[in-house]
Amino acid sequence: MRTQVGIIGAGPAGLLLSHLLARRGIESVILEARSRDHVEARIRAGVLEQGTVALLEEVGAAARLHAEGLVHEGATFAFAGRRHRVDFRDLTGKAVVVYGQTEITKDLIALRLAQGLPILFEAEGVAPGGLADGRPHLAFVHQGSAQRLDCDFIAGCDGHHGVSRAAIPPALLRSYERVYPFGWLGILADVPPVSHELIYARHERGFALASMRSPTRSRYYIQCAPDTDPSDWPDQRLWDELKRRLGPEAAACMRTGPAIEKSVAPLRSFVAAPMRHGRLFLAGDAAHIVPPTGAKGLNLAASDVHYLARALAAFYREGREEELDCYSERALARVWKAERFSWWLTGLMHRLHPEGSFEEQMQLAELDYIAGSRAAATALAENYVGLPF
Ligand code: RFL
Ligand code: PHB
Repeated sequence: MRTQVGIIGAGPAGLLLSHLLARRGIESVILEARSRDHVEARIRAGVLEQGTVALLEEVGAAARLHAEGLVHEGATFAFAGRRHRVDFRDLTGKAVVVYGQTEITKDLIALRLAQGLPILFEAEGVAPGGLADGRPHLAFVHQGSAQRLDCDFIAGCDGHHGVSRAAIPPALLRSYERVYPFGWLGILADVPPVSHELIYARHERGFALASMRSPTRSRYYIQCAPDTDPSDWPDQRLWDELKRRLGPEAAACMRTGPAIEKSVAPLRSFVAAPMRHGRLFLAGDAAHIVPPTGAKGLNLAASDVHYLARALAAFYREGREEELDCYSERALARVWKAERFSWWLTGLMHRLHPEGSFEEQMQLAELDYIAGSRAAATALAENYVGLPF
């Protein structure tokens, strides 16, 4: 097989890239390790920046998002028995859209298959090669037979545990990492959300988040020890803990019900640089991870592939390599700011230090500052809704 861009991974980064390239007349083939059902069922992110929505519109995959997505013009920050709403629209003129990553993935896969364009699910042992001699290819096994995809470029969109980043010689890659001493225990349930907007709560017992997927489906998280076993948290124990941390006002109107999904995710910050090795380009979680507090992971995957698609289009249209040469620098400039925001909001909202410590007072003082200062609230809001591409 031969194509122009070989894409590893059918997550949001790989799928969106394939559509952005197709719009520009560039061919690609996606190789995905897992089955379509598995990819479409993974419960992950839920908050989209306007820039991400615009990219989904550009590729013609936003019809259901506009019909079913929930526009959020603000979010509430709860701390020390207080609640403060940050009004994104008023402070920045922008809003975010709550629409599950699972739904985006389904929409992007359905559109690609409807266009008759290739996604090879259950591609085993995908191995990038030819990177040193400038003749990139991907070796893999599909439906029992060994295959080889020759391409001009490889896009590594295979997430944090993929093979792309590992194909770059370690001496040429620098990585930066922060592992947090806690995780998030998440629950998904078919009950109406406790509030029409998200609530981020800082509490002595630990962080809690009230989110949603639709007017009838709620998503909640609590800060937990990283080695927490979800089976130690029967539904009732988790609902009780959420009520404590989100406060009496939320507890009074919180609807509870059986969990559809319950899982623990570790929190980590990670960046690998550069995001390029010869004709291999990394995008999304393959290159960087953010803790979910800022809701940035999926949005960064989208901005990366926006830059990459533009750079590949400049190459194919005009034979210009300059944009490919600055892809890593351009993408990382935005990545680092989202890393900073996610790290900062994580530190502000989680229980990290003993009760009564100096650091706890610093968290509370900063939250009080955000509640009282338009400048401080604007700094939070403009990062949350997404910095410009
Ligand atoms: P993805 O979504 O991980 O997709 C990568 C795809 O590559 C496939 N793959 C391979 N394919 C072929 N050969 C190989 N060797 C392969 N290795 C892997 C995988 O099967 C997969 O289909 O990365 P992408 O596209 O960069 O998208 C990034 C986002 O998914 C990610 O940033 C967010 O979901 C992060 N994230 C969250 N972000 C939020 O903003 N809010 C959240 O609540 C939130 N929850 C989460 C998350 C990420 C999680 N991960 C990665 C474990 C919860 C979890 C559990
Ligand atoms: C979610 O709904 O899954 C979600 C929302 C906001 C976050 C993280 C996760 O910051």
